[in-house]
Amino acid sequence: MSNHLFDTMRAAAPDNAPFIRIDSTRTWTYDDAFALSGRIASAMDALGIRPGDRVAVQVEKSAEALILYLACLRSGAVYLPLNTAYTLAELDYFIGDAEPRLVVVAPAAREGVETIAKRHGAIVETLDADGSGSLLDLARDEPADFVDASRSADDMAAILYTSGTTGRSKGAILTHRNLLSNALTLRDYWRVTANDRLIHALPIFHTHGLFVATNVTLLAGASMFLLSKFDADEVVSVMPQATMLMGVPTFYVRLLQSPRFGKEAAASIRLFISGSAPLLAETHTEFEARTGHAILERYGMTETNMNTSNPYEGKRIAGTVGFPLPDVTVRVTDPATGLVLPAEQTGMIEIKGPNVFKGYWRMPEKTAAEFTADGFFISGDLGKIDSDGYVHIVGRGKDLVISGGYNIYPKEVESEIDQIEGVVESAVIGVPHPDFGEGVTAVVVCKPGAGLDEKTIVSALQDRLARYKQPKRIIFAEDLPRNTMGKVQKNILRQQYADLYTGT
Ligand code: MLC
Ligand code: AMP
Repeated sequence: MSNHLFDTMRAAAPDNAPFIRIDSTRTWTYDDAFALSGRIASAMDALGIRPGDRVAVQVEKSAEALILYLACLRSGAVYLPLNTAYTLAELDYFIGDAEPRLVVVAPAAREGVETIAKRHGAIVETLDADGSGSLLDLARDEPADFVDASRSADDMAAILYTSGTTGRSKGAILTHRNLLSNALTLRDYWRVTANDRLIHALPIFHTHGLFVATNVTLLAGASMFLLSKFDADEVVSVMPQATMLMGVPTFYVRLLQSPRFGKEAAASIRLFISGSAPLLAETHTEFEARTGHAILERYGMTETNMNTSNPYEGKRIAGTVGFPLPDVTVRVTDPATGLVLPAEQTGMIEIKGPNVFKGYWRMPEKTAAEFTADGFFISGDLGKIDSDGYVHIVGRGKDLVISGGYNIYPKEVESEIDQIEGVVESAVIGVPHPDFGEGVTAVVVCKPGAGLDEKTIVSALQDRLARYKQPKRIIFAEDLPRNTMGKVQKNILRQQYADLYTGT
């Protein structure tokens, strides 16, 4: 029996080596982590979790939470991580759609989630940020030796929800092959070895913190400083003991604001990596001037894992996302005709390779619509490949805002705003924000005398949308600009409010 992804992780783990460093007194070795993952897998088996069952997890970041991911791989369950910011209303949709057998949440959330879970036939266990909770209570007396479920390359390993430009979120199915092939490629491309110590300050419910940071660490037999969240001071403090940092652009913007951060703090670091959102060329330049390090920018998606990366040894060019990774084919096509475009011409970025997901959970039509006849995934990103082979992302063909590395689909926010009594219509846009890259902004048209203000709108959204999706500012307008087809011209609104947060 073999377990495609976990067998390789186990084989890569050095004996008696550190895996997760919590602080100077607490470290989880690979042996510790594997033993606990065996116990949790045994406990899940006793709960009736079988290969292919979904396990939805909405918990704070902790070593135990990462180990639960390993337990799911070992038991053949499909790991389904959920953003801790999601409200109960949002959770209801995910649980209803994915039909997990087990939902793991913080003890404080149990009561609320249990009502939803029961309705969808799921059981609920808990896991707190300090590692306590009913799941670990169950695991404590279980054997650490667990016979791993047999999983082939094509079996599902995880489902990650990604919002849709139309309608509700879609669950992207990632197989064992998708995750293993991409993490091995990145490990080799970025020269990650057992000597590396990664600063892990990203959330663990998205591709970046879960698959890129964690799987690469595991497959290199390296270790990581597991920080509960990004805090510039804490990152600067731990930096002298580390060799790598992976982050979204906001991490680098905030590090540059810290007077404690500079060449000296970064002396032991061999690689700074950025992704999930565009890194401004000026951040790249300022960072290099301050530290002597050229940030390595790469490009990925939930559906595809990582697609391109600036080189480890060659020139890392600001404003580009580098070359297609080995095994990954990237092409640019004319969105109107689908024909492949030559170098330097801008069009739709399309991707093919072992990294590309299997499809959307129970949405065959949506899956089919996002692939070309010859099997390329249509990314929705607009870009070009220059004559030196570097990929540039120049815009988005999809109506999407990326704020601090989180995706927000305007349609979802607009439908919530439009339901508020007194609102006629709304348009949600992203405009430059000095900290988050883009700031979610709503332009709202109200009925005369509706008596709505910024506060009433935000409070109406409170229980409906995760905090990061809520507009940072709401602007009231008489009407929305439309083209002759009646479509709202968001480009005009983006221009009009371009200086809203930057004040330039
Ligand atoms: C938090 N807030 C955000 C936000 N994060 N608002 C907009 N955008 C965000 N990203 C809210 C908070 O709830 C808070 O609300 C207020 O904004 C200020 O919070 P903060 O304390 O400044 O935020 P912080 O907790 O420091 O978080 C910011 C952050 C975090 C950038 C560190 O968002 C983060 O870790 N982002 C990483 C996202 C990520 O991992 N993306 C990868 C996706 S995978 P208030 O008003 O209540 O105080 C992917 C594929 C790929 O894209 O290529 O990698
Ligand atoms: P997600 O659906 O959260 O996985 O977000 C994927 C999207 O993030 C991509 O389609 C891009 O639009 C964007 N993205 C990821 N990395 C980069 C990058 N380095 N530069 C620009 N955009 C990026």
